[in-house]
Amino acid sequence: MTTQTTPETTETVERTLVLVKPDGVRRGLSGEVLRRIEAKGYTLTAVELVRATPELLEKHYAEHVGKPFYEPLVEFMMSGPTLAVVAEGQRVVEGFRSLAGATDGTAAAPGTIRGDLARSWSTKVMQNIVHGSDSVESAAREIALWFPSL
Ligand code: DAT
Ligand code: MG
Repeated sequence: MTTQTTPETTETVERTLVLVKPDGVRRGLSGEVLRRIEAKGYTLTAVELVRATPELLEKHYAEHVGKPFYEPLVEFMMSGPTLAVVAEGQRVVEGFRSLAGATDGTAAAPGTIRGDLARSWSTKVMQNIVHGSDSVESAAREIALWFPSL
């Protein structure tokens, strides 16, 4: 007997890149983030503790280079290790963004990762526990950056 609880077909399964940022790792919230991803029914495909370099961050955050918060963002992202995660499942890109909540932790809805766990206490850059890819195309690009072997 098969006991498949998630009726996912291979055509619709997506992957997304999740990062538990240095604030999340520092505060011991890596497990909490992974728990929420798994509780939602997504599968963990890869998990690795990474020390981000300026080169990696410049590619990862290419859309933000030159913005006022870019330098503080890079400094923050290099302030400690990041847990890089590839999660998989039907509509996981959209689904994880929903789990993460709005960018500003103070405004993010309670029940979301950012709404429950993050506050925007720095005026220079928002420190909001997690990153999640914003489209299937971004996910493919970002996964290639953080997991070149995948
Ligand atoms: P998200 O992480 O929700 O996709 P984003 O891609 O617009 O948000 O920005 C990347 C990160 O940069 C974000 O998680 C926090 C920081 N950030 C974004 N906009 C900011 C702003 N106006 N002031 C300070 N930090 C900001
Ligand atoms: Mg983004």
